[in-house]
Amino acid sequence: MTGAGFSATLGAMEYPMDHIRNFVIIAHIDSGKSTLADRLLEMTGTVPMRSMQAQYLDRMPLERERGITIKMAPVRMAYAAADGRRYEMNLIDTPGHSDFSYEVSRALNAVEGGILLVDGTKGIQAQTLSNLRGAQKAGLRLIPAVNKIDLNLPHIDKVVEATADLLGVAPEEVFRVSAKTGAGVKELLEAVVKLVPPPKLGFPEGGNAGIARALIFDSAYDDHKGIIANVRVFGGEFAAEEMHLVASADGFKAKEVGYFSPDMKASPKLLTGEIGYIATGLKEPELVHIGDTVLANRDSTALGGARASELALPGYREPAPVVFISFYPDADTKFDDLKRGFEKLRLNDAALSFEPDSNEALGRGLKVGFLGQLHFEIISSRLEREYNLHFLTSFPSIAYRVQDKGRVFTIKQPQDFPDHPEKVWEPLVDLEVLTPQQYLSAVLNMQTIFDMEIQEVKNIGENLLIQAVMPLRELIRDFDDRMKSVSQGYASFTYELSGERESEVEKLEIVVVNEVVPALTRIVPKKDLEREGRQTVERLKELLPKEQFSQAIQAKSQGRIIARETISAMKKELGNFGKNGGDRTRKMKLWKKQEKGKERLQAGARVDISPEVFREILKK
Ligand SMILES: Nc1nc2c(ncn2[C@@H]2O[C@H](COP(=O)(O)OP(=O)(O)O)[C@@H](O)[C@H]2O)c(=O)[nH]1
Ligand SMILES: [Mg+2]
Repeated sequence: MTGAGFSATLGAMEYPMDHIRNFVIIAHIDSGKSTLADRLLEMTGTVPMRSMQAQYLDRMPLERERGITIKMAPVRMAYAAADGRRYEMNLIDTPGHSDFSYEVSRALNAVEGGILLVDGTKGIQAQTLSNLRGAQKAGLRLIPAVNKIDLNLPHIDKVVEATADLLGVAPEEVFRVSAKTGAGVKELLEAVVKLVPPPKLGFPEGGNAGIARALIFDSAYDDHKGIIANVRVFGGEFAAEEMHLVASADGFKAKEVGYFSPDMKASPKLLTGEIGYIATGLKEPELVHIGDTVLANRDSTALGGARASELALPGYREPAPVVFISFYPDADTKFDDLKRGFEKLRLNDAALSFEPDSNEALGRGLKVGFLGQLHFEIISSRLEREYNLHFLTSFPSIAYRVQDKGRVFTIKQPQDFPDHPEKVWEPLVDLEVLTPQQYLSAVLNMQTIFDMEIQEVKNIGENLLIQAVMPLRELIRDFDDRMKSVSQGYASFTYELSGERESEVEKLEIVVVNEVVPALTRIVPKKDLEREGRQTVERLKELLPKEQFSQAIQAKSQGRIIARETISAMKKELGNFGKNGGDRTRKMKLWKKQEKGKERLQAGARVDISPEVFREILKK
């Protein structure tokens, strides 16, 4: 990115950012990233000891409850290094679960270096590999460290060796630390100062270093300050002034600029190379795009509007959602509130996408794209807790490409799936599983259940790396849970969407009293049709209330009934008329009335499936 012309300019002037270090901590989930960040916050006096609590940067209640990091967390620390100078250390703690890799990728493009942490008890794990690849692609200077040495692990040397091999460095270059006790952490921070280069300028060749430009890598909503754009400044400086957003071609007067400490702390300026925030004062979520470039108006005006777009920093490739789930308001929640909840969450979660959807039984809703099962769970919990919303959710679905009557198109809703498609293609994922030797056979046993096609198995240190191709539809079943349970949590995986293949799937419809219930329509592999169809009708039989007439519940595919159950009619108690010379005529009348009612009901045959029944049936 730094062209020859620009380097020359840089050489000529005093390097202004020598004392800044921007870095991330990356690792597989539970390796101790947030705990390591705690020690750094302490060591640099950023958070006073009395306010310290474990995984301080996991500030969302949900993060604390689940013990995982969901959001990347930037924090600025001042550090008096061994060389006698003071450094501004901008750290971004990152999540480790593969569903949140978009968070990680954005953090990687805001920094120059990273600590790659390996859990000493587990060795190299799946996210270690994918984070490493991402960091290398972003050109980061990586500092490897093996964590949890306080546990006196017998295999620690092996883990250090494997880590060194992976990065192509000598074992002595791998730090041994305990994020818990703080052992080795000071040395690690010194290494960040020494090895991570000062900020790069993201200017195209011939660019002007003085022009204020910042990349929005994250955002949040503040009731008073409006949308907060988390930025990395790639040139010039920003104060609370008039600014311009390149992609949305809109302007605003910033209410405040500042940095994270880790709370927002206002400062007079954000300087070249720094990480901080701009409080935009804007209230409209659609104006502030993650990946957009902010310019200071004084510069863009001087340049003329025509050049604003030329100053755009490389943004981010939006991640493709892999699983779609529809949300419908329930209880006292209104559709508009549900939608607003999603809009607010989206500000804080750039991977979230949604569009309107509706359903006969459940009304207006939203079809939401997620990066995985955990992403879905987290968003659901956040809507419930942070916005007090209640909703029902549909079965998860994925996109299929189909050929029907010679036309090829993509369907995202099972209901839109044709009855007799000529061809269907389904998305595949490239899967990487890392497992210790002793769980290899258990993991391999999952092959047939989940349609995994194993390509290669190789050693990575003490662990084995299994590379496989698997249909995406299998991944969104209980793959994650199953993998954890067969390996007692030791096997880990990561995946990437990787093309498609022709597949044998069909549309499974559930028919209640001659009517298809669209919300229960699913796309299912041929081999699972019978089982899934049977399970659903049996479940419905248990759940649906008994009516005055017999009801047929059927599972149907390609016009064929594959499972059927009948709810037998409930006989209404008519009282005891006969025994003591009761009025027979009255009894007959009642019988007649009841028969009529049945006829009428059967003719109009509509069964209202209550939200409660839906909730039960949609549960896994
Ligand atoms: N024994 C030991 N446990 C650690 C160490 N670092 C982290 N942990 C524990 O590992 C778990 C995961 O830590 P966390 O910082 O949340 O990991 P993250 O997911 O990478 O952020 C927590 O239970 C920590 O207490 C360490 O150095 N030694
Ligand atoms: Mg964490």
